[in-house]
Amino acid sequence: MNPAIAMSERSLHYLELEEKYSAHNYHPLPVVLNRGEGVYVWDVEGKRYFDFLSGYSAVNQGHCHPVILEAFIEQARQLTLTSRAFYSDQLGEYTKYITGYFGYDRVLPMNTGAEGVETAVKLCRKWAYEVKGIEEGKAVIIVCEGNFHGRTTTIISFSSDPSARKNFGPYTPGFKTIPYDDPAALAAALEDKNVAGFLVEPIQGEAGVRVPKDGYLAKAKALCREAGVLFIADEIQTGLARTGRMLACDHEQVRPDILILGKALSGGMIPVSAVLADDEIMLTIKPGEHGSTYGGNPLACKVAVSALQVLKDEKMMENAQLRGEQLRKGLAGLQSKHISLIRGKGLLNAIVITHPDPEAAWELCLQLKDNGLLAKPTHGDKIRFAPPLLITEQEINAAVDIIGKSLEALG
Ligand code: IF1
Repeated sequence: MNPAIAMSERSLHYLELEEKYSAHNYHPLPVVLNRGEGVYVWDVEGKRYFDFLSGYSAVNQGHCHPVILEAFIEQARQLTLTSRAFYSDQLGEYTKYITGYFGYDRVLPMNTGAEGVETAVKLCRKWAYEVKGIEEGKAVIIVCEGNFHGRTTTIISFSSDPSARKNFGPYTPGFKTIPYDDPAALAAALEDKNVAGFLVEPIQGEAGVRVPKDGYLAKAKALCREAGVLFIADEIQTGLARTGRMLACDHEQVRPDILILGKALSGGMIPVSAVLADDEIMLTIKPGEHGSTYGGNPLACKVAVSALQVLKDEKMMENAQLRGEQLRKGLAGLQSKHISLIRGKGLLNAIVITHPDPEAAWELCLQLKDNGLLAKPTHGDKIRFAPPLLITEQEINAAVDIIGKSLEALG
């Protein structure tokens, strides 16, 4: 079935433009959006949808949040970019605010998530040679099977997803892959004295919202501490209230040595990422050794402060926790024969679809779209449900009804 057939001419026009002129590095759901507000987005025909993807957790605060938008507009009128050749009146305020917010000595501001991860890798290596005393060029960073940390050549070098890697080599050395959620494998890998860091997602996003067993993060952190190895948390997707805590690591009272944030740090306005660490690590990077033209720009700084403040002011952690429980309960209550697994924490959730048709998850997403809810399948059989964190009790009920109705249509 060609879903485009069901589209209006207006939608088809935009879809065809992308098909013709954009690189084909994505396979989007056939819906063309032009407006967003809170938990809703609208297509060019004016049809409204629940957004259950939230820009892959970049819009935790909801689309076009009025407070963040105000900060954005105000700063955009004033000053947007200085480069780091000069000081600005925003960067200092932002660095004070975010380090206080998360309890670290210092922050290094970047833009995309992948740049944040690259920064953490470079920091970890520099610390390994200049503080830990590993022989230059020998540092190893342990990573997990099924990871997703971004798309740069170094990051895809340690991906276990063939489609992320194939024909993009040669690959960056210095990474060792171990199974996720396996403390024994970590303990064994840590016996290598050249290990400098352990890079981990507290919940694996791309792997279909893989939640590790309770205690895994605390155990992993303790093993790293004993071995004198940096525990590096990629909280780009799991952080900023998404899982019902400010950080997913907070569920186990784990404080990462290096913390990477991105996505919702700007509430979906512009790319803003950040790497946080204490002096011993952060001060190994000296002037001229790392940076980015846009990193720490005044617009990003102003927007990030606002995006972080909104999370606290509107109690989004608490809401994510409560509405997440309600959502998983609601999905279980549907008792659909097509759902074989419901998993997640807070409002980072996924279902696994079982159906004789291997395209069933994609078909279900098309049904969901027709019924007014947007979600995207991953790895063929999993669908992520991650709405903005200000979703209400009534809205969760309405969404569960839509999901139930769409599952029935699967037959
Ligand atoms: C795409 C997934 C989500 C991330 C973690 C770093 C990055 C990401 C834990 C890089 C980015 C994205 C990017 C998006 C799809 C997506 C994704 F399905 F691939 F896994 F969110 F679930 N660390 N995640 O999740 O951040 O450089 O993109 O800002 O289209 O590739 P980025």
